[in-house]
Amino acid sequence: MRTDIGVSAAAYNDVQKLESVHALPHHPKLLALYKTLFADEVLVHARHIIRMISPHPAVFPTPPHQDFPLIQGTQNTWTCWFPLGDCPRELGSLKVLRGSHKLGYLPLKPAKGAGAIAIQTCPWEEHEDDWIEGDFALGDVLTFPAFTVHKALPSQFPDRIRLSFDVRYQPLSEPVEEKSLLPHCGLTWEQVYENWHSDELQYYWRRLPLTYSGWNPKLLQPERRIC
Ligand SMILES: O=C(O)CCC(=O)C(=O)O
Ligand SMILES: [Fe+2]
Repeated sequence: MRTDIGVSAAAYNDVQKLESVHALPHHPKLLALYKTLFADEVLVHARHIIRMISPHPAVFPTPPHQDFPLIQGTQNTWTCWFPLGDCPRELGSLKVLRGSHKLGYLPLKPAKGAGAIAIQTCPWEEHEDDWIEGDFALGDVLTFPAFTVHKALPSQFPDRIRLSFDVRYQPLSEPVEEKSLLPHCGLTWEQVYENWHSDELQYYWRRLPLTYSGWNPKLLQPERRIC
């Protein structure tokens, strides 16, 4: 069981090999959204995370975190989170901390749940409680920039799986960190592509004029308590 994705590695790899999983993030409506937002051509990160969050006791709701230390590259990378199917908040949808995109990088502490990091917050910090949450219907997406603090609600259902995607988009002219172009599983791209019918989306980023930024491990290091 991989607690960050909710199922076994074997089940996860099967899902990662689906052509439809890798085609959906290139939907014209999503590309048009980010093209408008960035006023630039769009780079879709190739690394999509598919969550199959089960009510298994070893699976913890995703703790409050910023994506920037986990993804790096340009600070103008946006996350697009969407459930596959209706996802009322009782099924453990994602919520965001109002205004947190303006806070910049926040110090971390280790945590249980996806990403294994949480931001440190102090009890007297006013913004800590101002969360925005909602019920998602099929087709809804939640999108936010790299410093937005977000976390998952706990699932209230003992027998349902919350199925969702985390996809990332950035302006094409800004640097990308190379892991964003690797599969999010133990497979190589060759293995992911094994049963695909079309090669149109295979290695699509290799045909793009990309610039790269390095990985800074310090961004993921927990800091001593700030309060
Ligand atoms: O779906 C989750 O529980 C976590 C999603 C997330 O952190 C993200 O999309 O960046
Ligand atoms: Fe995240």
